[in-house]
Amino acid sequence: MARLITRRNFLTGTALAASGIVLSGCDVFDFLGERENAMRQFMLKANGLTMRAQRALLSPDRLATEFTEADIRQPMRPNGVTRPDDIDYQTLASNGFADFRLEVTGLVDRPLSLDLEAIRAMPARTQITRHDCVEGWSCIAKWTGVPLQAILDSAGVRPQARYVVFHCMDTIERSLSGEVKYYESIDMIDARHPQTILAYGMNDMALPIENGAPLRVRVERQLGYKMAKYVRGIEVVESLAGFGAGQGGYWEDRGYEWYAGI
Ligand SMILES: Nc1nc2c(c(=O)[nH]1)N[C@H]1C(S)=C(S)[C@@H](COP(=O)(O)O)O[C@H]1N2
Ligand SMILES: [Mo]
Repeated sequence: MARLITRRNFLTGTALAASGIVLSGCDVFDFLGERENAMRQFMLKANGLTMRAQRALLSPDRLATEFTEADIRQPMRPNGVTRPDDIDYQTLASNGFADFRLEVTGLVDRPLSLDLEAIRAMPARTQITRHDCVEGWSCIAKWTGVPLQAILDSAGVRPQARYVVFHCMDTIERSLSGEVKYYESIDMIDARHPQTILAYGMNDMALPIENGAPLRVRVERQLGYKMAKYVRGIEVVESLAGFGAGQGGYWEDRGYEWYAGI
């Protein structure tokens, strides 16, 4: 089938080449990566509808496709912040994260403060899944971690809870108006989904700093920006107002859709 080379595609390719970004290891997947694609624009506009349609048509427990070891063809490509320059983070990292604590707060009966040993002692789940970044690349990797559901259950989530907010350790933006740390959020359906895990392992190794050590979220039915890296806290809330600009995540506050279902 003939492929139209548009001026925009050509420019994108040129810009990518100039930026030195290597796409060869991770496959460009589909129109979701083409920011001006008409279908993508339509889908983004219809996002509210899409979310309702997805929620109505698909079971809340629908599993994202899982792959085999043979499908892991390249190292997981790091993206976004890949080495937080925050002093607190670097101090923790220099000590192998021995002093790291995951704080679980908000609408819970028992707030928790868990070290990595406690987290690794909980039941684990391993899954080989495809990560789709909104920028248009995908990577298949193997993730090991604790189901978020297990952590929520041990904290005891209160009935009015609607969302889980992930607080991250990396400052992604510095400007005159201040410093912004990455954050994200998901609803309780995704929070309790069996494939939603806090991963501490990747491709049978400890999770590398580039990919979010010591803990990062996997929410397999959504795009990559939902999968917060460098997670230090989980806050169970009724409303997303009051975090950042109130849209539920760092990128959402800058125009991305909150529900990034794929
Ligand atoms: N804390 C934090 N989490 C983050 C980001 C980030 O910059 N900081 N980038 C997001 C984006 S856009 C993507 S595609 C994935 C990249 O994960 P990876 O580095 O393991 O490929 O992390 C997401 N989570
Ligand atoms: Mo991304």
